[in-house]
Amino acid sequence: MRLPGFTRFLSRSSCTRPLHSYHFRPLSSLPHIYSPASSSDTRSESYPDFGTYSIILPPEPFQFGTSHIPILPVPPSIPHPPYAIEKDLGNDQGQIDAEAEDPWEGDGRIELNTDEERKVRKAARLARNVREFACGLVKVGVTTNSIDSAIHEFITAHNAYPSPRLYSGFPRSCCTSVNNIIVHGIPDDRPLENGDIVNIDITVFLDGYHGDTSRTFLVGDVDNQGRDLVKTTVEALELGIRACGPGRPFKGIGRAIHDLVHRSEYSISLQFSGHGIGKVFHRPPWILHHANDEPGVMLPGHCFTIEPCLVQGSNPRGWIFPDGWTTSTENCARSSQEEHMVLITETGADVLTR
Ligand SMILES: [Co+2]
Repeated sequence: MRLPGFTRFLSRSSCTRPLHSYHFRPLSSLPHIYSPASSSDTRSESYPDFGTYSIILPPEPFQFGTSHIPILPVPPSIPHPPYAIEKDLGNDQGQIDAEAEDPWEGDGRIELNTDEERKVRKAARLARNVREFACGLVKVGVTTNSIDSAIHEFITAHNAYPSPRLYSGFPRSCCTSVNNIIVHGIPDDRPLENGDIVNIDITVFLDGYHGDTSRTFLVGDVDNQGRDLVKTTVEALELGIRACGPGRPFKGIGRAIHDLVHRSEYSISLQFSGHGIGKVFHRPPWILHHANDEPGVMLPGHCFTIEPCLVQGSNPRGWIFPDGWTTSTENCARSSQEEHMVLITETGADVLTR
């Protein structure tokens, strides 16, 4: 139940076609199945109106895995995280167990007031800067592949490694998740369309530490439903952040987000959690975004992400495309996500990717 930010399952084959997109007909405009027998007939409730947007579906015929996707080069002079080293040397994308390749130990707390704190803050700041750079790239007609390439260049130009690249075999340097994609969309040749929402999830590995952040961007004119979804997701993240501080329970984050979302027309994905971060990309503490009763208290030095995914309607379940990564909502409702990195200090909580 507590999946880290990246799921682990991959199979490989080849395919060259970009994702198709289809126009989404608002469900409320479809003929209703039920004719109300009387005004008190509860079956007459209308279908939820998720708005108008393109649905992202896997290309057909289905082909499995990601081995057809070329990996962009990273100069060997840039320090690589452990999971990427062998693959670059041996040109082998076949290693898929990220946890084994990026093992964690200890309680994961950063030593405050040391070089370690300085480095983790620096990595987070770079991730923030990449996110701001990405913001300027999002335009109608631009492919997510070209955004990925530009982000890759930006990160390597700052002597950092794009952490998603080769993590569990992931083939690109960031994740781009459009409309009904919850997380882990693989950048491709589909041009962004007017009305899309796209999450760009960026992680960098700089001087031995990872920095991780994501934001959902609006492409052109997004309908009211899409805008409100993104706005509520930003609020959810902010409420989660406000629940942070030394001595406060981790479960307070999920409680705060739940209290907002359960009053809305959205639901919270249970399949993806925030995570501890530092020398390792994903590690405990796992941060749950829904109401939960997990034990654990935040202590000075704890460094973790909060990254809620909100989904339109009441079904937050996702299913994974044949590429092994792209996770869509089950009913193609839209999803949005926002992510910050938080460091617990002696006196409060610093958002490192602000
Ligand atoms: Co993350």
